[in-house]
Amino acid sequence: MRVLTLGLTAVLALSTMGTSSCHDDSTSAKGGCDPNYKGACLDPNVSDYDCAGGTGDGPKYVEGPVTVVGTDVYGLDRDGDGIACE
Ligand SMILES: [Ca+2]
Repeated sequence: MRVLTLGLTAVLALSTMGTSSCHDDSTSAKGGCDPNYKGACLDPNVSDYDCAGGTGDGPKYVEGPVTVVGTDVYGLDRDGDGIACE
């Protein structure tokens, strides 16, 4: 029982850490640009971005090339080389 309690405590601690680091990310992105992309300012509150001139349905479009420095949350880097909308 003690092991189970310790395990639960560890899981709780980890999830709390994950939540707080998430908050840190949004704080550092307070300037309004998505920290996952460099070279263009993508609004992290937008539901989806597509490459300007591409076949994406928006609602927002970004002119590339854009460097993916974090997670390619909008799926802009189709070939996965770290450069989106090239
Ligand atoms: Ca690419």
